[in-house]
Amino acid sequence: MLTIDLRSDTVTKPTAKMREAMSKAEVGDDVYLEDPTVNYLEKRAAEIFEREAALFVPTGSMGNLICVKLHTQPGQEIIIESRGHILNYEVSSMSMVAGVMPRAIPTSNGLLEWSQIEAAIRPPIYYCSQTGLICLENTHNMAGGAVMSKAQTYEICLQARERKIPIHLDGARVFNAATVLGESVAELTRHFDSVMFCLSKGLGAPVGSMIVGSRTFIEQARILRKLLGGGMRQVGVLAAAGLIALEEMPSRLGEDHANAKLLATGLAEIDNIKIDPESVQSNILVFDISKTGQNTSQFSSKLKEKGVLANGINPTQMRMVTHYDVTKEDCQTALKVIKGLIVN
Ligand code: TLP
Repeated sequence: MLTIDLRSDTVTKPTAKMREAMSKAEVGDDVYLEDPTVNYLEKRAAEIFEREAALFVPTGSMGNLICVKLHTQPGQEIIIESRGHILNYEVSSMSMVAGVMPRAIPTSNGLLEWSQIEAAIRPPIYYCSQTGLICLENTHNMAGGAVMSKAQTYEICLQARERKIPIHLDGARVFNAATVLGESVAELTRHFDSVMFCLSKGLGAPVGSMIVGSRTFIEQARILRKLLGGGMRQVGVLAAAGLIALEEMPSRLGEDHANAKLLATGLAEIDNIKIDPESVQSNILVFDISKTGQNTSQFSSKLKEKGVLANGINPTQMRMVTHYDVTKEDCQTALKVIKGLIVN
């Protein structure tokens, strides 16, 4: 039975080369800092992002949480776009573990502007919770993979620095953003105090994310990773796949973006589906199906019967994500399936 899995780029399976590297990886106890493959992955991530240091973490969620906790004091607020991953899909860890509150700002396209952030910074009044951190997300997952430009990013980072408010990037898909913009990830993320990026999404590693930042920040992050139960042992087997993800996979992300555009263009031609293909820049598309008379769970179930997997993000909007396990032909087939469902 045909399966085209467009639920997420997290579903990618390790490539043959990754599996081979995993089987041959040199390992040691990473809690003793003795895993040579992890040490090398951390060194390479720091070099690629032009930062002092990097830390391998099991998940993007843990990476974000470590950064949020390190930058803030309990009782503070973090400014974040309303649909941000840290706010909506990380089990409220910012509140449970870091003790901070979100100051959520809604936007039409997922991309915060400095004027909106500035207006949300709390005044220095003793009974007001204070702004402890600004979090951006690039690409922005739930805003259809929207990409924030370098100019907009720099403006926000430099203004934040002037206000002495730290700024963190949830860069789970920052390599996708850099591909769209034709920038290096180092250039695009230069002015953030910390960056988390995922090896396990479009880059295809089975597990793993990284935090990059200053040496002192990463030393503190290592302590917090242990506190959260994320001190791993012979984890070079995973870092070996991560190294291939980091070195070899970014250059192919453009294919995923082209496939997402193809899907979006095809969807826009189907009656009762609403999407602006122009807005699809990276590997994620979000489209509205409210006019089809079905909700997203009904729509997902029907798609699944035909071998196409995709999830709703709310009752009216579906999300599809392209990745290296989905070909151009798969996208064309998925479009035919969707057309069939809408017509019948
Ligand atoms: N995103 C997942 C789901 O949790 C929604 C997905 O399928 O896209 N930041 C961003 C922007 C993310 O999209 C994700 C995962 C994370 C952080 C968390 O990464 P993990 O899953 O490794 O904890």
